[in-house]
Amino acid sequence: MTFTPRAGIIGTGFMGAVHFHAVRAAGGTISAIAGSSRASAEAAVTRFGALAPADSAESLIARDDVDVVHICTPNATHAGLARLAIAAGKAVVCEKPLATSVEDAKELTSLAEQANVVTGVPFVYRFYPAVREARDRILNGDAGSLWMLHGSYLQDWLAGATATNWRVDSTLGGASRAFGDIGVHWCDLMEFTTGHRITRLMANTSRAHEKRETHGHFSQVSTEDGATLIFETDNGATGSLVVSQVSPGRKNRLWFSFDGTDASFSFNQETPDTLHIGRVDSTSHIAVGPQTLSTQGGRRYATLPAGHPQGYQDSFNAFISDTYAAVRGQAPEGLPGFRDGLRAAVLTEAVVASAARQSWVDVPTSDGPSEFHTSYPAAERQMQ
Ligand code: SOE
Repeated sequence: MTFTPRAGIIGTGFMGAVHFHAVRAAGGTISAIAGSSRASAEAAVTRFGALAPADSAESLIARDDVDVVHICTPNATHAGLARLAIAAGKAVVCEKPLATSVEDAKELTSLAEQANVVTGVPFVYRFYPAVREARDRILNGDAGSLWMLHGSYLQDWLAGATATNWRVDSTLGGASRAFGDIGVHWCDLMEFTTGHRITRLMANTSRAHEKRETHGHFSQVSTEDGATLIFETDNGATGSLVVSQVSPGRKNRLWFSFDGTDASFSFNQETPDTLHIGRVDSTSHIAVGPQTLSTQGGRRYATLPAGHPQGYQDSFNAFISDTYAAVRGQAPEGLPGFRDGLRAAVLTEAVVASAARQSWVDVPTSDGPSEFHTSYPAAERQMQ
């Protein structure tokens, strides 16, 4: 009889619902749900069909019928809850960002590795079949020498000055909002798909709205609505990224083009059932399906015939299914865990540091120090 991990979900908002559906799709059961109150947990049990409401996150983590703790709460609470779950010997799926500082992300990564617990951080765009196909082909050399890695991640859910969310408040969401929330997805996807690692970057952050309305009055905002980056990688490529949560009409438009000397590979998360491959003498738009993809990675995640688009929840389901396979002792390729959450924290801190200093910043490896040094001495920078 195959062991089926039992989930406990902390958080009853949008992401809590996404995790719930993904656990069910993976054949898992949800033993308990915890919310901001007992009442919200009870409402979630009714809404989702979980087995029981928990009185608190802490009591959920302690339950004997919970093998995997899913943390779907505001960012500033992630580290404390993850520490408790690791100490209880539970597998942990923690919403990104893993933590709001490199120090906390480093500590959680080493605690989880010492405790030998399975971890997951939902960089779920890795699980689109088109992305896995592009990755396998790129790593097979089909692009030639990758030299230009560029793209954007645009949303509009915070376009209005009256739109707000706990992420806007740096004490709840962390110092960086747009990059820390969605820019990290793009960077994770770029490094995962190409095998390149960002070694230094220059970032600028900005706001469309200096003030946003919260509780009936407008107040100054400290987190960014958007970020623009240029970067260099360890394999000699250069790149650029535009991140915005105030781009009207763009709902969840993560887009990349990874350009090599022989071919470019392009993907748009809003039309994820097509992979674009460009060559000088031809351009192909592959309709994603097990019959049309040619690589092991692509076919593994293409579960529906071409013309039956798989979407965001399907990718999330695949991420949870692979995480639960890891809990059962398997080792699925490309599963994003706490070390990838640490990488995201390092990149986020580099973006914040670079924007503050208006200078290039070296990006250390995932275990890198929390203090960054600029690449140019101050005098040289003034000539820029
Ligand atoms: C909001 O920006 C959000 O839900 C992110 O937090 C998710 O990580 C992203 O996948 C979709 O947009």
